[in-house]
Amino acid sequence: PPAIPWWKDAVVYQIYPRSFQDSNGDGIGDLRGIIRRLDYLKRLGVDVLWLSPIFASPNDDNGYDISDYRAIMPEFGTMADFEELLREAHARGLKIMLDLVVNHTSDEHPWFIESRTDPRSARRDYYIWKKGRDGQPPTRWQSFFSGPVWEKDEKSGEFYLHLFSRKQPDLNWENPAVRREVHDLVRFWLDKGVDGWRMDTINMLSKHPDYPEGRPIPGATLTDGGPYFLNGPRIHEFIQELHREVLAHYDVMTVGETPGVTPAEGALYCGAERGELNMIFHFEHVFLGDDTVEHGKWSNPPLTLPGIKRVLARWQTELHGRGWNSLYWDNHDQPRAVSRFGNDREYRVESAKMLCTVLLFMQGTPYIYQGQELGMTNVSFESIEHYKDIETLNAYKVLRDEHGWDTARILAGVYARGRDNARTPMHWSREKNAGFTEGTPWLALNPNYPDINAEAAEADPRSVWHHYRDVIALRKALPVVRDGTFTLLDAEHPTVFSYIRNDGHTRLLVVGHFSGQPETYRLPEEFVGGEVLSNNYPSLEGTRELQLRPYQALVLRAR
Ligand code: TEU
Ligand code: CA
Repeated sequence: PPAIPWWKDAVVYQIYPRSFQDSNGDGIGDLRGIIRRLDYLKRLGVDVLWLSPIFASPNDDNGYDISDYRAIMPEFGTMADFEELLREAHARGLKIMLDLVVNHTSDEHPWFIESRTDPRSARRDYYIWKKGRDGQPPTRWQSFFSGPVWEKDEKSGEFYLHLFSRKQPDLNWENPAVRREVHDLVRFWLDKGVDGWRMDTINMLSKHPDYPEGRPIPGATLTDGGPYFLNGPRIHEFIQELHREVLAHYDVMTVGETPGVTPAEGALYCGAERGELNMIFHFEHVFLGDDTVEHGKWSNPPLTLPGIKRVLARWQTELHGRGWNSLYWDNHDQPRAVSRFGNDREYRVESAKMLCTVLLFMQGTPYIYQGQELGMTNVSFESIEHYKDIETLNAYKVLRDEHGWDTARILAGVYARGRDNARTPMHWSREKNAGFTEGTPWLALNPNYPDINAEAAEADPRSVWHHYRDVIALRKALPVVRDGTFTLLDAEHPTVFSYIRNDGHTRLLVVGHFSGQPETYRLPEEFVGGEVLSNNYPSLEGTRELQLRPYQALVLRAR
């Protein structure tokens, strides 16, 4: 049988460098700070470190607006620091995955400066410029960061496209010169020994050539252009070309960030024979219901467990044998999972552990976001002035000025779903600023760091941290987790998420209880008298029904 690729057995840890560890007292995390924490990550048992963008950037979108793809962001350090980080990681058997942001650049990238300055320049067509009609932009599409996606350039009277902030102009992937530039920069870092790429908004590269008007958005005057920039007509051609020209020549792990894909479309990006990517991130579970309410996530529609189970089960079954899943609850764009899907008050530790167990025994490569292993929670800063994320700040202005939301209503949405929830500095200890910095942190810390921090967690065998370490080790010891089928049980049960993994030799039952109330759960026959693998339940001797404690999770092996 073909060798099993290493990334199917890997566990990835996502670092948001700005908030991970500061080493020079400027209040901003940096590469030398990451070097200091490599042993901590090794002890946790992860294999790959995904670094959110470390390239030169004006930080309009904290590094997702790149002004030089071959230079390290000065606040993060130097190229020598990066090469030392790579060496030190490899010396510990850790791999490094970088974040490729090539749907757009910063407007301060020399390419865009030339493109905007001179309409006749060779670089004009590196970006997407349109005349519009009667002074109006070509479409009324809405940006992900509020407002229109077309920015008028007075000098030429033309508009340029930016799906995100106006300082993030979209690259024109129809232009072969742009595609060659990307091939070259991807090769540059792979030749340095980088082991993987997370590919930002990778399914947005191909836009519909006619730029049709988008579809209506409830409660908004702008439209949703998604059908015309997501999974566009040439997207697979572009990614297959990148694979053929560059990726196929390296032992490299790739994961595509692909919002708005169905499992069937997802298989086209990550099917083994597709010659594209190894796996993708979908967003169906974390954006569930947002498209049914006005102002999307800021209205924070309630989630139901059956809704989440249906989505995750569908991705498990439809990609089995057709592609490969990534498994996540948290990242730098999402609120903290223990606050959103668990209970970050009286059952913070139990529910954080339960979310770990339920996630890590599914099929796919798990992604753990910095602080998730501690059960770090959302934050509620008392005023909008404490927030930094451009998505939040732009939405605040639009919701207040165009939709009359009062501050309390906006802050409720920011507390529940704002991206800064995940970007408050990492909690290392109970010292000042949680040991993150000797200086003034670029973003205020969550005040609960004296109780929730890595030092305390490592010292407490019953901590979330030890649970992650144990579960990572357990999943690696059970080939059925990588290879087995997934069968969801009790799809409509309102508080229990239970599923079976089966590879013909081993059958596992995973049970997660999403409630603060105790619950009796009937065991499927084959698990009566089975073995408890998750060391947190008395033996099953003769038990036919589990007595689940609040937010308890179990892994059982059939007899
Ligand atoms: O996010 C792409 C994306 O789909 C965004 O809509 C994101 O999911 C949303 O902001 C969450 O509310 C990627 C990066 O992960 C994000 O940090 C960047 O801001 C964005 O691309 C632009 O590069
Ligand atoms: Ca620093």
